[in-house]
Amino acid sequence: MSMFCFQCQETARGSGCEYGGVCGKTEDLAQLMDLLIYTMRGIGAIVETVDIEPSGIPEVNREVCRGLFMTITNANFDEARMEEEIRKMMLLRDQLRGGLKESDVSELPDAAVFQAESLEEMQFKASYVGVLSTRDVNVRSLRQLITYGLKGMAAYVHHAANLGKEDPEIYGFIHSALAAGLKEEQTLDDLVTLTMKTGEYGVRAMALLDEANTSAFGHPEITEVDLGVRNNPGILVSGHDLSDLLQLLEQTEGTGIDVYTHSEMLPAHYYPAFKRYSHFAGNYGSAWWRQLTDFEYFNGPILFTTNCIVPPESEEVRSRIFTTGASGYPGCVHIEAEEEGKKDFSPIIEMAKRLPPPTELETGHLVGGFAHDQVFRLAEPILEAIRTGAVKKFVVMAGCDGRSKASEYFSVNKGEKEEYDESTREYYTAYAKRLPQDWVILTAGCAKYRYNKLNLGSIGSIPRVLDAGQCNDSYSLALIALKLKELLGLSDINDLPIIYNIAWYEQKAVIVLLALLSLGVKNIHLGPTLPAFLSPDVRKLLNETFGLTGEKPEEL
Ligand code: SF4
Ligand code: SF3
Repeated sequence: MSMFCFQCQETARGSGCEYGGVCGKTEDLAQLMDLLIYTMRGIGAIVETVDIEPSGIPEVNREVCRGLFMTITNANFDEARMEEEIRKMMLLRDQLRGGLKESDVSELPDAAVFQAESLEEMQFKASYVGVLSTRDVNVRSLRQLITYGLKGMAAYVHHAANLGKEDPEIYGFIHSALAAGLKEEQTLDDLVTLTMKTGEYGVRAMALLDEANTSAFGHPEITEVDLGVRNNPGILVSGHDLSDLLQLLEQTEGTGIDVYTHSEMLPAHYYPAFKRYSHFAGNYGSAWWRQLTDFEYFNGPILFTTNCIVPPESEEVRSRIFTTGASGYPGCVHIEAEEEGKKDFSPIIEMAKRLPPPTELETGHLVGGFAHDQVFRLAEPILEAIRTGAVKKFVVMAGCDGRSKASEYFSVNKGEKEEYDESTREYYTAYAKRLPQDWVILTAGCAKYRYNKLNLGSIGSIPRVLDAGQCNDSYSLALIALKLKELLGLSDINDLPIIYNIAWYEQKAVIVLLALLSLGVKNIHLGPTLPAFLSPDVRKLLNETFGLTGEKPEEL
């Protein structure tokens, strides 16, 4: 075994990928990712040991967030870029260490000083610093829980920084929490405290991104998003980075090319700033894991701004994929930012001009835009519906979608009830269909694709699926819960008529989970299966302290 990774929900056998990843990650790439994390821990150790003020090292802060983001599931499959990133990180680390006194340097851990020139040396080093280098299963479990939370946090901080919003204290926390992963003497109590602190900083990071998005693009508002296609050539944009989308819309204006969103980019349509582009045509396709089919029929170029990339099976599709930011795929053109974050998307635009328009997959529309500001403006009818009993319950079904099981909509009727396997994603479709008519789903993230085309109707003027946006907009759901608590005069967020049935797949969902726990939300159902990286003892601890469970909510 030359790799070990168990960071996502689809890890092999529910325990860990050891001989290549289920996601398509190679053993070499997994090793390079381990070394990149280790190098960033070394940077954290330097920052901590000599008490460097994070506001004084902006380049290091941003590069560490980008590095963490590159290791998120399905973000970057490019070994050459990972190697390049390690070299860049080592250089930044060595520059940081450069001005230190001999006595300080001698106190630094290996991660802050090791050298590896060649790829072989990197791989050799990586084989000693991966997940399994922490022997104690509970320490390993909490350490990884924190690390995965940091990856999600870094993703959100990275997006906010692209829009000019940064918070040195969040960077400071990321450095110190990374450094903590090198400390041998940490007790389980220390790690539990750090886990909770990670959740608190997760809330701050999501608030920062919310502020960045809403100050740049306005507040999301109720919007009908077209699912059909037009007759012009198109560019499909996937991932989560709204600043990339804005630049592409600016550069395609007046070219006769339409721009469509895919998967987690759908919520861009809810923002006023994007609506002014008449060539921003609609949403094409479905959740990330269906992209190979969606891309085949799209016909034009595809831009990945972040995860989730599925390794393309055909050369033809691969030749139409472009990446930017933290994302990457070998053989695909990567568009790097120039001065002040400006990107030149002309290679994508030129390709689009030569290719046919997208083939229609479906018609109709989706309704979304129920982020905090819009929902607060609907507070009266919502409160009235709760008071009269028209709305009995809200169920938060935010999070990630995933491949298991691949048949999206199923229907096996046995007697009166639909049968489904609770350990697969089919469960979420079945659950949404079975909800009583007076229940409303609150959602964010690509988990919504399991039920957002089921036409679940509305209760008066309130749709039964309220989509707040991307996974990072789960922050909106927390704000909505806190507002409801205030308006209903409750003292505990857990007294609200809300249950949490959250789907997870990758590490952004981990920071959302930790953020919810830090806000005091209890009894979250997490699925379709609990993370493999939670050891039995850590599961027990999370269950006893927060009521977190892998069990599904009671039969309806
Ligand atoms: Fe396996 Fe998930 Fe890691 Fe990929 S990200 S190697 S599927 S655990
Ligand atoms: Fe989805 Fe990848 Fe997580 Fe942003 S696009 S929620 S899985």
